[in-house]
Amino acid sequence: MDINSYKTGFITLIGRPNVGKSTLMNNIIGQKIAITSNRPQTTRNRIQTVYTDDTCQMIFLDTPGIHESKNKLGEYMLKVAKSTLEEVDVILWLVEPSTFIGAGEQYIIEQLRSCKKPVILVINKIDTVEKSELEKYIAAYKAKLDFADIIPVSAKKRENIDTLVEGIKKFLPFGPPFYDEDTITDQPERQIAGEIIREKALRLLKEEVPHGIAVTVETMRVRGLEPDSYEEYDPDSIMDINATIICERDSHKMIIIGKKGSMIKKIGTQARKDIEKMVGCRVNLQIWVKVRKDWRDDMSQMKNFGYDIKGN
Ligand SMILES: Nc1nc2c(ncn2[C@@H]2O[C@H](COP(=O)(O)OP(=O)(O)OP(=O)(O)O)[C@@H](O)[C@H]2O)c(=O)[nH]1
Ligand SMILES: [Mg+2]
Repeated sequence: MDINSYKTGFITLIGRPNVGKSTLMNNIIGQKIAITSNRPQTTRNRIQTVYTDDTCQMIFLDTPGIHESKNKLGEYMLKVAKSTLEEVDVILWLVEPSTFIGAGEQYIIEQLRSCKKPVILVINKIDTVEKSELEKYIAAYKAKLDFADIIPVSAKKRENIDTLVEGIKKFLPFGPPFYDEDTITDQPERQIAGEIIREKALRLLKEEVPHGIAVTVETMRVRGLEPDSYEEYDPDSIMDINATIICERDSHKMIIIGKKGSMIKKIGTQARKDIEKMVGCRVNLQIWVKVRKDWRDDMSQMKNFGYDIKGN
């Protein structure tokens, strides 16, 4: 590592819900940290991940999709997304491959105009369109804002990701790494476990139910060790995890539990498999379901469920 030419910087990913911000971030760092789903408003908090190689360290901030907020949770998500613009070296604005620039994009353009940081336009999901159409999309966006660069990619198929990484590097300041090379994320294991459960619920449940869900993880404990112990454990160990899914109505609770518990069982099995991969041992996962009426409009409840109202 040549310390004189080493580059380190912060990069934020912004864009409307569902454009693939979390998928892209996971694929750049090569590990699944942020959950993803085909439903808008999957990401709720800012998630930091770190990509390190011999020449640079990139600290990515994945943010909630920018959208019109309908409740306090929505307002909070918007604030998280907007506040990061001022703190970074490079902004990645992700868009769908389309020539249609609607009110949602226009709103983001307004935010970016007043911001002095380099903005790279990332046209994602190019696997879904004809390559010959790309020039049209590029031209449509170019007319709207002065971009530092425009890079079409497919986050899902990993197309052009290396070009994007090189493109970002150009705009990073010189400087030593902030984090050691093993650091991948700022998210505590407990938080990621809760998010994995929320992802399965988002993917398995229909209609309005998933948007009113929060997940808390009360305990994660390897049998035979103290809670939150940093002692090593082997792959045959069993970790007991207790988690709660919070929803807004009794009727939602019934849907989450399902006939004879079939839905909660499905959510639990899928989540357990992913959590086992993360913690590297066997997992015994117990999930409870609780109703907290209208928690998405109640600041103190939101705080209990891990949304840091003041801090962000
Ligand atoms: N075809 C295709 N689908 C993609 C691509 N990138 C992401 N997706 C899909 O788009 C959906 C949304 O992806 P996410 O990464 O959750 O999107 P997001 O922008 O983080 O969404 P929010 O967190 O809700 O703001 C998922 O179903 C992804 O699999 C891509 O390059 N091509
Ligand atoms: Mg996301």
